[in-house]
Amino acid sequence: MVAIELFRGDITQLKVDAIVNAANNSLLGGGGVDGAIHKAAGPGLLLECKTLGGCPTGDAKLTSGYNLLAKWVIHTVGPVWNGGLNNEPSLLRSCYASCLRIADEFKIKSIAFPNISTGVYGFPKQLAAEIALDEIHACLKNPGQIRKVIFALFDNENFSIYNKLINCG
Ligand code: AR6
Repeated sequence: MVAIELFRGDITQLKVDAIVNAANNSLLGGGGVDGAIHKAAGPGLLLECKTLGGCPTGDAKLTSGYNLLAKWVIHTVGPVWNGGLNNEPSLLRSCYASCLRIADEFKIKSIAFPNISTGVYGFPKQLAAEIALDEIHACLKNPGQIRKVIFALFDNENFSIYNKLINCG
């Protein structure tokens, strides 16, 4: 049985096996949750990211967590919202699936996700939440090692959307 939980606040404060970073294709840092994760992890994270050669949209790559409470960071690159007819939904879906695939490979038992693409990248929050929950439920039909999935909800709008989707069906 896999627990799905909501956490309201900063993902860098979570003590889980892995937190997910909503990064960009360079994997060399940025603003939003990416900036917060690099700041909390310390400079070792950027040094490791520089060795990875970037990451395609929809894919994910793993690093250590350095000074974070989390042992690992899984960096994924969400799509930039560009009207919705440019494969944005399936690329977002692929972010969640790629992260869970890596989690399984590294025997990660607990993982926390931010609301990928819903900040600077402009993905509509309601649709992004529906896709995230649907894909996580689909992947967890074969859960492997995962025991807990946490959604870290930083802004009020995402918190209220997830709360409704999870608690009201
Ligand atoms: N903990 C959890 N969630 C957070 C935090 C935090 N500390 N800070 C922000 N969020 P964004 P994107 C939420 O813009 O849209 C970066 O510059 C925020 O409220 O961080 O995927 C990258 O380098 C929002 O709901 O990521 C890329 O260039 C969600 O995290 C670009 O932004 C995602 O917002 C990626 O854009």
